[in-house]
Amino acid sequence: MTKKILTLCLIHNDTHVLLGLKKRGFGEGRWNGFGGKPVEGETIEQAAMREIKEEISVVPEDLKKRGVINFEFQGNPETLEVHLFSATKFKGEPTEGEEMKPEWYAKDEIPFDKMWPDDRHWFPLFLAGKNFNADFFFKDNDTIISHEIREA
Ligand code: 6OG
Repeated sequence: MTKKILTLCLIHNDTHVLLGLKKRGFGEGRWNGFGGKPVEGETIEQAAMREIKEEISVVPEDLKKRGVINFEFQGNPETLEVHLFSATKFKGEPTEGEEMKPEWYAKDEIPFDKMWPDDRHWFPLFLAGKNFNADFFFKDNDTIISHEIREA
């Protein structure tokens, strides 16, 4: 078993969430938060800040750790450990880059059918302001075999 650390950051306000359409790579064609892999010498928080700036040119001002989501894929020895963050304040204007096209979605109109299938399970908790840790076991990119979410 190997473990790959990733960050995922969602910007939101009282009514809307900023999502990005992933234009290339893992999760291409799906709406998601912003993030990626830490580089050497960087903390996970620093990675979260850098990735969102690289992807949509904004700098979060109140980054908050919300939990960790572990993903396992059947037949794949590499586990993804995704560190989830939220922010409500940021500097800059969300701007489309090479990897992500940003767009605001009303909290009651989240496009779950065009997102990773785990999102519909944890978004409600996330949007309710809860911290949590979760495990998802996938059969393939579209199918969850089992999952567990623990409020923290
Ligand atoms: P790069 O490989 O582009 O970073 N990520 C996931 N997000 C959700 N909601 N569900 C999943 O289910 C995910 N797997 C990975 C973490 C990939 C980005 O995608 C997130 C990173 O923000 C399997 O560097």
